[in-house]
Amino acid sequence: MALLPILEFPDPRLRNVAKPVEQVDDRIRQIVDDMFETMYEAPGIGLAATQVNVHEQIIVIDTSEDKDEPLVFINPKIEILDETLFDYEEGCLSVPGFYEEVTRPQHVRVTALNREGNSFTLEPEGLLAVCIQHEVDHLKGKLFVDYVSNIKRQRIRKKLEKQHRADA
Ligand code: QAP
Ligand code: CO
Repeated sequence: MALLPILEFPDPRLRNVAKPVEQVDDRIRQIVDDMFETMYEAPGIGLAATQVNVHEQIIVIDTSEDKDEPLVFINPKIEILDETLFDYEEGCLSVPGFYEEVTRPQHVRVTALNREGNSFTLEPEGLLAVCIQHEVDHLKGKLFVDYVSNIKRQRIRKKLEKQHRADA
């Protein structure tokens, strides 16, 4: 197991589009395990491989209170099940310290491969539905700050750039 460094906005590598996983093998399971360790340590409720500079379609999520319901989504596909929208104040481990309201469909169907490479389907609502959509966006190079106004996104970018200069 290993903790992986998390890329932070506006790192251009967060804009890469992830490739599908061709075979769920031990190499992929190692990435999954390292992603869980990194997410739980942060702590966070979701992490996409893009955020740890791995450009393959892998997501880990655990929205449970007791952090004992790990979910793995490899090559996820999302369908919107109902047009009802849901507002949620989202954050992101790649945009630390910033939270903004984002509006998304509240009920989706997700089909993906699990850690064993077997296909499964979930139809989540509420926070899990939001989290899956947020993480699938990462695999496409999209961030939650892309849904807020240019002025807000620019303000966040400037503050993080300043922070990164201070850290260096
Ligand atoms: C994505 O985000 C998400 O700013 C997962 O300083 C978030 O785990 C989906 C985190 C909300 C839906 C709703 C953020 C940790 C964790 C921070 C996270 C921070 C420390 C974010
Ligand atoms: Co995120």
